[in-house]
Amino acid sequence: MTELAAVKTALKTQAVETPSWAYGNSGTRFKVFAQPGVPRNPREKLDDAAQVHAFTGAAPTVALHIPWDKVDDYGALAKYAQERGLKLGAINSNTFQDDDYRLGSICHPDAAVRRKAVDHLLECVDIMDATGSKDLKLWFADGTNYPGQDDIRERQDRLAEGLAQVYERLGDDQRMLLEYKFFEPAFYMTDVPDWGTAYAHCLKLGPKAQVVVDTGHHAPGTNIEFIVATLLREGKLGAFDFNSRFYADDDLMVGAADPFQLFRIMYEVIRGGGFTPDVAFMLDQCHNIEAKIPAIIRSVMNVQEATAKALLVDGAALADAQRTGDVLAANAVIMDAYNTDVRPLLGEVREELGLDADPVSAYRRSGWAEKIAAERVGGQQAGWGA
Ligand code: AOS
Ligand code: ZN
Ligand code: ZN
Repeated sequence: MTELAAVKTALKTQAVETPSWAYGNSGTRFKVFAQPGVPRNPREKLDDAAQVHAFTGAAPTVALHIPWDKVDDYGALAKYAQERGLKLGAINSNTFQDDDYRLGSICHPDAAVRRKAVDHLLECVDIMDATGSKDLKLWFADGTNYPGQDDIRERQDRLAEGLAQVYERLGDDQRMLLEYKFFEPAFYMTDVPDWGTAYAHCLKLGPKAQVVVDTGHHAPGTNIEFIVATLLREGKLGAFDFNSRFYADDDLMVGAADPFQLFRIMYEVIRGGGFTPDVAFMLDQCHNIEAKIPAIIRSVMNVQEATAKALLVDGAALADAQRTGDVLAANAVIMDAYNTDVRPLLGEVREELGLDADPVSAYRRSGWAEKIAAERVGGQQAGWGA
């Protein structure tokens, strides 16, 4: 098989999971700008997600968020998704919006609040059983705003105790994906602030506990691809929450702020053997001012472009240059791949899949945006930040 044929074959296997909350209205603490046609319930979110998959051919699963996507019958919702060529993906817990969680959830000093948080996580595993989801995604907003507010060590003990109870509940083919974030909404200390803390807890819990790397969750200048390479080497990279940032956890379209960083991340994924279904490529984004569905389509395309470039790295030439210490030749191998325009290649891949070479233009011509704006009047669901 030629190199390009192998690259095309690999690209046809790639799947990017879209988040239900990206389809809903969202904003910052300053304002949520409602958009016409936005979904009013989880089924309409799946209708929109089906459009992303129909035009990209690379977004077959949708992450749910509980309670934002709470329904009476999760089995029926899974069937609804299946009828649209989709599968329900990761179940995202929410221990950050109840008033009880003001001082934390699973790390809270009050055992009754910790119990409530763990019960919510166990409910999410029940939902996984109903939807057939394999992944429970855990992001804790837990932390403190002032030195002395609570004891750092005791909060780690509470976290470990709560996670162990949930880990015990997981089925043989289910995973717990623990996400870290260096700040926000806590401003002095976050209980899972970095990859090391997430890794340490996952190591203690066992093989079904893995780390989520959210690309917006690092201090500026962090070498994220180093974290990716290290977690892969330790067998503890479970998923990405892909997005883009200029300053903090901006949740912008992945690849829009720093496509070179996304390429370097994808290179380390491929180099480390992580280009497999064991590493979930999820989006975790909010489209506060731009049209949501085309923004999600563009995000999927950005992940595909970074992946295509990373697949084009000449591994043999790179290894030679590295072995001989030829710095400029080694860097040139990386830059040659990054500077390759892979849009024609991806256009061919899409056409070979029976899709339009340009998913965004094809979506714009489809009339879906006009259709949902006319039909979905009133009752729009609040999403992230609303
Ligand atoms: C919050 O900043 C985190 O990125 C979460 O991963 C994400 O927003 C959450 O999973 C949605 O509930
Ligand atoms: Zn995230
Ligand atoms: Zn985030």
